[in-house]
Amino acid sequence: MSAPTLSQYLLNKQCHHSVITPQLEQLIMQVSIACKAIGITIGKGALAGVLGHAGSENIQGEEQKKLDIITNDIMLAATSKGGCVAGLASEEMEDIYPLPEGARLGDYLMLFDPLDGSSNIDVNVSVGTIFSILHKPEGKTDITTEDFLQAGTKQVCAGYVVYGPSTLLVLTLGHGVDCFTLDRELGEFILTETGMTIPEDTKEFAINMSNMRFWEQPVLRYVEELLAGKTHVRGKDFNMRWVASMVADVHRILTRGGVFMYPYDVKDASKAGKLRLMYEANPMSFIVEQAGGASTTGRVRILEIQPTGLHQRVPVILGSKNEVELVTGYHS
Ligand code: AHM
Ligand code: MG
Repeated sequence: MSAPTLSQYLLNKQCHHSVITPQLEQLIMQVSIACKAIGITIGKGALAGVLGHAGSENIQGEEQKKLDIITNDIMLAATSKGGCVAGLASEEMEDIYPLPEGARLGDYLMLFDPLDGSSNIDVNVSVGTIFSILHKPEGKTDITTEDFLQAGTKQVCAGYVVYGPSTLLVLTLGHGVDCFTLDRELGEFILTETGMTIPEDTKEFAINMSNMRFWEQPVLRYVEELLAGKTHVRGKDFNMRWVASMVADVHRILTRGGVFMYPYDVKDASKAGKLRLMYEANPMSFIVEQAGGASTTGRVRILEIQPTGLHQRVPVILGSKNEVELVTGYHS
């Protein structure tokens, strides 16, 4: 075996980048083990009786799937007692998660979406896990929600796992983006791509068109120009893809370019967008920027937003730089 395993890769990185402490390395390994367990659980599907609704709602009033709860528990079990985190927060929990009695306080805070795109689970389409790792404020022992409300630029690590035809882990530690493929026989994530780069230009976009009548003028104008294609101002035809699993849509963009939008809309005035800043938009924006792409709300760079709540929603426009800049420009 010539390509390094995740653990070999992290050890090697520790030698070259002081940002990777032994605790951070351990935490990433704990997350990767949780994701292997999540992949196995998802893979059993109906055989394990895990499909369908749990009969409960999360804090955002969204119906929880059984697997939303199961995968959240897997991630908590893998990371809360490992001595690397001082606190955890998730899409599936209203408040931050208190560490179990006796657990050693680590140096990091982690936010995650254990099963992103879970509406796709019952139809057997790719889903994912997203995570964002921050430093615990120096000297702090009594962790509160406010400690988590750090701008995305403060992330020390972000990643996602996509459970598709193969299981992939995509990771950034602030020095580019690398991709690992799960070798199912070995049970190890193996480095399969380094320095992932998003092409600056693209002929592909991703948006849920059914929300069109609720969009603001700048996004409407942009998408209308894409649809008009070759004969209009853009002078080229565009293709459209929408998996409705952010992890799968972002992974496609990391692989072959594209622009992903879940923009501001007026469908529900109480929500500034659909996607959540802390465990969806921020980690994905960190990854996309590290791969040479861009990410904004249409008005501001996502990574610079000062968060106001754990479950805060933001509009998201990310991917190929020139397209993100064009549509962001239409907002000004
Ligand atoms: P979830 O975290 O509850 O699964 O919701 C987030 C998902 C994203 O993965 C995806 O981009 C979006 O919701 C799809 O939304 P829609 O069903 O409106 O197209
Ligand atoms: Mg999600």
